[in-house]
Amino acid sequence: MLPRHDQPIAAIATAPGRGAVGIVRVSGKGLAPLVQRLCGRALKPREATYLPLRDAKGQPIDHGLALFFPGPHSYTGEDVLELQAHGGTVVLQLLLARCLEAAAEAEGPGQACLPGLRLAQPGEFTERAFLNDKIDLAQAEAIADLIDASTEAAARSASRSLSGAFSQEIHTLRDALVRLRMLVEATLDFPEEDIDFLQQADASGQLERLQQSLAGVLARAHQGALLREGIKVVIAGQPNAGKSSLLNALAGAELAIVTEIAGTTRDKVQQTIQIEGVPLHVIDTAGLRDSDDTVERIGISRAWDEIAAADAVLFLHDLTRQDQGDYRAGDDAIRATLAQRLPAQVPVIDVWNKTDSASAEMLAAAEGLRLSARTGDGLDALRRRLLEVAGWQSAPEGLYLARARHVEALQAVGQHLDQAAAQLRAAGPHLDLLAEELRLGQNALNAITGEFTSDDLLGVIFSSFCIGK
Ligand SMILES: Nc1nc2c(ncn2[C@@H]2O[C@H](COP(=O)(O)OP(=O)(O)OP(=O)(O)O)[C@@H](O)[C@H]2O)c(=O)[nH]1
Ligand SMILES: [Mg+2]
Repeated sequence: MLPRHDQPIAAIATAPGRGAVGIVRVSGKGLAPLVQRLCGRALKPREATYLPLRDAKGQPIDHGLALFFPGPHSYTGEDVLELQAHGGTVVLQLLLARCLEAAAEAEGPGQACLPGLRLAQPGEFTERAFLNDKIDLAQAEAIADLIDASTEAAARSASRSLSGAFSQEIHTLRDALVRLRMLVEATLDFPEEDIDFLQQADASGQLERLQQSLAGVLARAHQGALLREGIKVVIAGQPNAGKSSLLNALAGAELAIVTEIAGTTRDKVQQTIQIEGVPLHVIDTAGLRDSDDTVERIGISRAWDEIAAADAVLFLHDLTRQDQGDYRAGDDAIRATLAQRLPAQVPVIDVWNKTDSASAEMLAAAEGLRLSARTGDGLDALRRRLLEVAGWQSAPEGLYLARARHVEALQAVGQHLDQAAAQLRAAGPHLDLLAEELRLGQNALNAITGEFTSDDLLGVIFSSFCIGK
C-alpha cells in the first residue's frame, strides 16, 4: 500500500447542500488514465471542457465542466482533476462514487486505473500543497482563516497572509538570524578569534536590530491574532444591574430576556459583536447573589465559570441603588471574590449603569465608565474601552491575520534572543550557549512557516479544515 501522503484522494469540494454548481476534486500522481476513463477523452491542461459525466454503464450522471491541472502547476502540486456539475447532494455523491469506482477499474492486467484512490480527510488537499512546497504552513492556515473569516477585516487580513505578507516578515527575521548564527558558529570554530571577532563584526548590534524587528512583527502578529480570535468579555454583577440590557444594547438586538424581576437570567447568553472589525464574544450571565432557588444557583455557579475563563470582565453596578447599604455590600462581596478568582492580568472594568435615572449625587460618586443600557448613552466610551483592553491599536493598513500559535512562537523567539543578548553582554560569554539560544530561536521561527514542525502540530492544524479543501 502507498504511504498516506502518496495515496490519491477525492472529495466533494463545495459546501454540503443545494447549490447552482458543485465540484468534485481528485488529486494524485498520474491522473491521466482516470481522466480518460471519467471523461472519455484526454483534457487540455487548465482548459474547461463541457462534456457528459457518465456512470460505469455509460449513462450520463450529469453534464458539466471538467478541468485538468497537471502537476506541479496545481493547487496541491500533484495532478488535479475538477469536475463541476450541478450542485445537488445526490449528483455530487454519484460523481464522487464514480471517481472511486473508475479508479479501481482495471487499466491493464493486474493494474488498476488509479490504485489506492480514497476519500480525502479534512484539509488534505491543502496539506499536500504544503508538503509539496506550494505554500508554507502560515499560508495554509490563512486559507482556513479566509474561509472561516467572520468579518471583512479578518477576511482581508487572511488574504494578505495567504499571499505571503506574514511569511515574508518571518523570512526576513530568519535571514538576519541565520547571518548572526553564521558569525557565532564561525567564532566557535576558531576559538582563538573569540569574542573580539564578534565585537568587530558588531554581533551585539546585529542582535539588537533583530530584537527590534522582532518586536515590530510580534506587535503586528498580535493585532492579527486579535482580529482572528477576538476576546471573551463577561458581563457580571448583581441581579437587576442591567447585564442583559447591556448585552442587548451592545448587540443591537433583543437577545436576552430583560425584566424588573431580580434573577431573570439563568443560562448564559452569548453573542459575538464587532468593534472596528475585532470580534468580541460578549457573555451575559446570571446575577450574582446568595440564592435558595436551585435553578438560579446553578446559573450563578455557571456565571462564575464564565468569569474564570474571561479575557475581561465588565462589572456592572446599578447607579440607582447606590444609596442602599446591602446593595453596596453585595458589590463589595463580588469584588472580593473577583479578586480571588481572577488571574491578575484579567482586567475588571467597573461600569455604572442607569445614568438616565440616577441622581446627580450618585452620578458624581461613580468612578469609571457611566452609561445607560436603556438609552445607549455612554456605550461608545465602553466600546472604546473594550478595544483598549483587548490591545487593539487601530486598523493599520496592510494588517495580516495571525494565530495565537504564531504569537506564542514569536514570544519564544524573543526569549531566546534575550538569553543570547545576556550571554553576549556577560563578562565571560559562553559562546556555545549563545549559539544554542540562536539555534532555538531559529527553530521557533521556522515552526511558524512549517520548516520545522512536528507531525502532531500538522495533524491539529489540518484537521480543523473542511473536507475538500
Ligand atoms: N432606567 C434604566 N433601567 C434599566 C437600565 N438598564 C436596565 N434597566 C432595567 O433594569 C431591570 C433589570 O434589567 P436586566 O437587564 O434584566 O438586568 P440583569 O442584570 O440582566 O438582571 P438578572 O438577569 O436578573 O441578573 C429592567 O427592568 C431593565 O429595564 C438603564 O440603563 N436605565
Ligand atoms: Mg439578565
